[in-house]
Amino acid sequence: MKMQVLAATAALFSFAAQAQGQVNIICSVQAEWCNMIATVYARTTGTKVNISMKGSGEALAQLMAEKDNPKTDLWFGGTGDPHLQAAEQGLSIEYKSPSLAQLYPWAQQQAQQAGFKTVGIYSGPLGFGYNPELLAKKKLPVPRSWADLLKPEYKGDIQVANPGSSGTAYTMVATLVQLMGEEKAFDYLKRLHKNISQYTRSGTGPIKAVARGETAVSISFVHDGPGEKMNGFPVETVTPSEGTGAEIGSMSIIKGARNLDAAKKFYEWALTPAAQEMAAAAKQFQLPSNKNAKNDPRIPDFKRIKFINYDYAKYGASAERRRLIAKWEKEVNSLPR
Ligand code: S7P
Repeated sequence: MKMQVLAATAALFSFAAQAQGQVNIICSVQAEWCNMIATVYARTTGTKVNISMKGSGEALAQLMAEKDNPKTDLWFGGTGDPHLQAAEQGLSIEYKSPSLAQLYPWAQQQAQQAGFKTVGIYSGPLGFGYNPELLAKKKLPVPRSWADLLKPEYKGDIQVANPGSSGTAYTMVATLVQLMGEEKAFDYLKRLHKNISQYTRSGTGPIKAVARGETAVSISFVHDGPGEKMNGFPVETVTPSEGTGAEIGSMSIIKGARNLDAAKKFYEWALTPAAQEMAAAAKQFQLPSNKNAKNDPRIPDFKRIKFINYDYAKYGASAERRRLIAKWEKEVNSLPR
């Protein structure tokens, strides 16, 4: 009898999935958030959600590779620069959501400058993560500025991602170029290189390494700190005193999407306050783009952070992004440490 009930329930679920179709999503936020949106959306709509998790840089590389035969319907999250590059390269389609007016100006601006081929879904500041226990053990002070990171006492104790594969690390390069001017920024990056123990593939790797005591300091989005702390790890964050940049985490519908209607429905859902509030429930603390979403108190207080006036259009342009990454590879990453 029990088996029959299970079979009937399974049949019902598979009917719902067939009836409501499916949507193939590349998800560039952390696994907890990706899994939560997939589960909740599937349960509430009956749509099958196929999630593939990839950092922003890797997601863009995959979308470029599958351009002529897209397997992805929608790209959820990840830093905004590669979404702008995808828009410019014709990898995403124009879509104007009726909910646009509910979004903060920075999220609407992200959409406008891409011809509505992407939209901002969250924002978060770049800064440093640090392990206070490890710093105390090593008798190292908390780094509070970009300048501090160059001090010889941090040699081998700093991790950041590789800008070639990571949107987070590209945000760092673009931030420094805007803050210091290109020549000084590359001079800075060469000196910083001497203190870096490892360039990771993904932008979220370094703060996890900080949390687990594998490195003392990371260059990371500061909203990735509170989740690690909630999981019981000793990790704090700080933003550099000279000023910093912020990402506009974005979402795009892919050109040639096989499940276009399902992608549009998911897109609309993802812009609702209820869907955006799910980030905090999944221990992710980016600032939601919908003005009506409730803000968790652990979300970084933007008013207390010194921001540069980040030029998203310039630094999201394909040619500029490719140029800066190639320059970093040639002039910085090739140097001995
Ligand atoms: O969810 C955390 C987060 O920091 O990860 C996203 C991004 O995919 C990081 O990708 P990279 O590996 O390419 O750096 C950010 O958009 C997001 O805030």
